[in-house]
Amino acid sequence: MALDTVTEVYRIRPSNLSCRSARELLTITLREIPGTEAVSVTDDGTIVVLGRLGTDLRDALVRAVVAAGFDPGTVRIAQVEHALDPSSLTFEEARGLGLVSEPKEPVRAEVQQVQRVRVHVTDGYDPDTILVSAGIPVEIEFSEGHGCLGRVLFEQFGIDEDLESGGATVRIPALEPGTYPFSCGMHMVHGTLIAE
Ligand SMILES: [Cu+2]
Repeated sequence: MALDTVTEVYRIRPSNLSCRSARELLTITLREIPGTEAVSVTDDGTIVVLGRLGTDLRDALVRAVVAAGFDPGTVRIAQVEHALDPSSLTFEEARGLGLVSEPKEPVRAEVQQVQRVRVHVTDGYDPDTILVSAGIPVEIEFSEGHGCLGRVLFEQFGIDEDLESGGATVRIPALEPGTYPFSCGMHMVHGTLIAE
């Protein structure tokens, strides 16, 4: 909802606003009224209703307030205002009506370690044995490879990368200590990743 689709602001102050459940029931009823865009209750108990462009909700609002059990003699609905001027809404009202977003907590970026290594692909893998530390993710940058070496497989991780067009970076999650073989697409050329 944007302010340019809403022109009318109504403020309702029924008498016994201390009765929270009656006030909540009333806001539910008010939301059902055709032409109502949004309803909220401010901290001081004022019910704020935003009405759609060109609608006059005053009679419907009075009927709903009376039907909710409030004494009509104590009901006061503020004069229609023009909300196209956003200054007619307080910040609290605008926030309650969903017209401004809640301030968000800043988030600090996580510092993540990664181990990077380059493998040159010629008629084999250079290096063909890669030593990494266990517990830290690994990125292996393979250079372009063709023919037999046009694909590289790390079958334990379900990795099958195409190296034919510019190579590829293989990303492997943090490993348990162990030996992890890799090979070309035909299992003819082999390499070994060792996590220590
Ligand atoms: Cu091959």
